[in-house]
Amino acid sequence: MRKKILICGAGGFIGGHLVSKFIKNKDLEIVCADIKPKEYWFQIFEEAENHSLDLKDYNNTLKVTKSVNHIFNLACNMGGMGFIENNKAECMLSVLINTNLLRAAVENKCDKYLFSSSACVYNGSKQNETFIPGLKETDAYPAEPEDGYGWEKLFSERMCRHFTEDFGLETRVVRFHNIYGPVGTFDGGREKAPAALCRKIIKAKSQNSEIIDVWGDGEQTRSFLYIDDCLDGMLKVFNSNSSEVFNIGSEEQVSINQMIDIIQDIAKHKVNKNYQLDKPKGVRGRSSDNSYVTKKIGWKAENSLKEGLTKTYKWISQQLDSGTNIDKFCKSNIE
Ligand code: NAD
Ligand code: GDC
Repeated sequence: MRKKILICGAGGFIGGHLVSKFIKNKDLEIVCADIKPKEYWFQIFEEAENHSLDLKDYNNTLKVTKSVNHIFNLACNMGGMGFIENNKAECMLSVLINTNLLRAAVENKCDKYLFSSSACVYNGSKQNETFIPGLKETDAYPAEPEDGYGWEKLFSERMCRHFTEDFGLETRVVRFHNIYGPVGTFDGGREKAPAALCRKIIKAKSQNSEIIDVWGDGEQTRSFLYIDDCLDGMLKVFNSNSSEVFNIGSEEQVSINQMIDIIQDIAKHKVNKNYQLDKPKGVRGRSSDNSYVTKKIGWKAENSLKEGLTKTYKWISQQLDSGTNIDKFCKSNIE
């Protein structure tokens, strides 16, 4: 019998790439769900069963989980710092998606469930310096996560653990660290730094301008993980025997200024930075420590930031050049 897989948030960035990978496997039956109208899904495949519905609603979660074996929950109302800092209640409401999907998974006797958590669960006091040691999975406690979005993720991680302990549902939890790549949002308010800065440099180049706006002083650090590595890590964790929580991130920690240097080299266009100190900045320094996931699961990131940004820059350039059908990557269409 073919395995039936449900991908929640299939109209988004990571969900869309996961469907694209799974759809080639004819042994799988793919069910997709996302709140956005279908014309706004980043990727859509007619071979899949596609549902446009709100997964905060329990009846909808019961409907899409029927006779499903595996669930990937990548649905969340989220974005980069510009979105999560200004929409804390909206971010926390995504707790309803995870809660109702877990309940429906038990009710419909699904056998495995993955939750996509975030590096935003990590204790803020461990991220006050620019270059910090990578965050280990244990650094999420004592709890002092990012307000709003981070609390929702930490709570939902915990709920997965207790659904495993109390109801026997096999759960997997991955903490993604700033994932980037082609076929994701790059404008409109939800975009993260890699896509935003590629877009700004592309536009500066095309307008013969040498100035771009940068949020903060550019010295804040992050590590960014390319989408192919993200899918590889997520699937390795999913196929493992462990219900523990794992980092899926990069250990290549860079400042925002250093990332801009890389993008300038790709663009072959030098820019000056207009630092906007009043814009959302988030934590001062963040990176992933992958020693535990490498030891337990055997996963590590393969793509360098330069390689990943080269592909991302090229894709965003093509979208801006063609100008057709780019609204879905630049506007928020979540009801
Ligand atoms: P995304 O915004 O591109 O995709 C999320 C999708 O969920 C969207 O298409 C959205 O329409 C859908 N959604 C939102 N509310 C919904 C609802 N009520 N019902 C049904 N669908 C709903 O984001 P992404 O980058 O693909 O992220 C996927 C998951 O990974 C999310 O859980 C996110 O929090 C997590 N994550 C992502 C990153 C990253 O850097 N991309 C980092 C950490 C964690
Ligand atoms: O938005 P983000 O990529 O999210 O921002 C990284 C840093 O880049 C921030 O300090 C931000 O101020 C700076 N920055 C500079 N210019 C710009 O034009 C810009 N746009 C953006 N967006 N940022 C700019 C993210 C969360 C996610 C997710 C991941 C997990 O936080 O927003 O929802 O969960 O973390 O790693 P970031 O890395 O702070």
